[in-house]
Amino acid sequence: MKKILTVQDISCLGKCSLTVALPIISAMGVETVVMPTAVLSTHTQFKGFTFRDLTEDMVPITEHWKKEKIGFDAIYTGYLGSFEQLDICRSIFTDFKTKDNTIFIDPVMADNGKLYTGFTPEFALAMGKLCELADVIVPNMTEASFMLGIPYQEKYDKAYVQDVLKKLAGLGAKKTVLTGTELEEGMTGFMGYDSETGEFFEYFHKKLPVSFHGTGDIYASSAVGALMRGYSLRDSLAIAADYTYDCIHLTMEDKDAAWYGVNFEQAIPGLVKRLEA
Ligand code: PXL
Repeated sequence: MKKILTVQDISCLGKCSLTVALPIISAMGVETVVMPTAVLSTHTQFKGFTFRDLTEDMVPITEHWKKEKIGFDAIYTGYLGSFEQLDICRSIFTDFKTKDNTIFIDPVMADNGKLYTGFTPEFALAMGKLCELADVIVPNMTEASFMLGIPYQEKYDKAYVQDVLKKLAGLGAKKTVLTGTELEEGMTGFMGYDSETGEFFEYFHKKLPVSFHGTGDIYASSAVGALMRGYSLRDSLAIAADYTYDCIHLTMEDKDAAWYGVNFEQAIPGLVKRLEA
C-alpha cells in the first residue's frame, strides 16, 4: 500500500484540511500519515474561531520519523499558517525526498482575487519560493497570481493560462496546474503543464452555480489519492474534479446540508467504485 504524509491544520468542525484529507485518501486505499500544523475550533470562515499553533511540535515529529527510517510515497501540503511552517516544510521535503516520491503542494491561501484571512502578499511569495521543490503544484488563478507577484485577472484566455503555467514552472515546480480555470461560460476545469515534456493538458466540465468552502481540499486530496493509485496526473485531476462535482451536487440537493462544507462523505462510495472500474 502506498503511504502519503499530509501537512495541514485540523479545523475540528468545517469539513476542510485534515478532516477531509484523512478520510478521502484512506478510503482510496492509501495510508495517510498526518502532520497537524494547528488545531482550530472551525475553519476561518467562522467568526471567533480558536487557534492553537502546533509549529513547535513539527520538527520533533519529523525527527522521530527520521530515527524510525519512515518514508513516504508522496508528501502533500495544504493550508500552512506561517513563514516558519514554510521553512519546516522545506526541511521535510529535503529530508524525505527520494527519486521516486512526489511532492505535491496545494498553496491554499486565496480565491476570487483575495487572500484568505491572515495571509499577506509576502507570505504568498514565500509559498511560491517553496514551490521550487515541488513535483506538482495546484494553485487556483488567485493563488498563482499572488505567488508570481502579478496582478489577478478575472477574465483571461487560453494563451494567458498557458503563460501563467509556464511562469509557475519558472518557480521550479515540475508540473504546474491551474484549478478552477474558466475559459467558457458555464464550464470550469483545470489546465496543466509538464515542464519536462513541454506538454499542456486540460479537462473541463459543467460548472455548478454555487460555491462551497473546502472543495479545494477535497479536490487536492482525491487527486493525490488517485496519483498514488497509479493514475497519470491528468487522469488523477479529472477523477478529483468529477468527485468534487459530485460532492457539490449532493450538497445542492440536500436541503439540510451544512453551510460550511460539502457532503463529501456521501460521494466517497462513487469515488471508490471508480477506482475499482
Ligand atoms: O479549505 C482551506 C482551509 C483550510 N484550513 C483552514 C481554513 C481554510 C480556508 O479558509 O480557514 C483553517
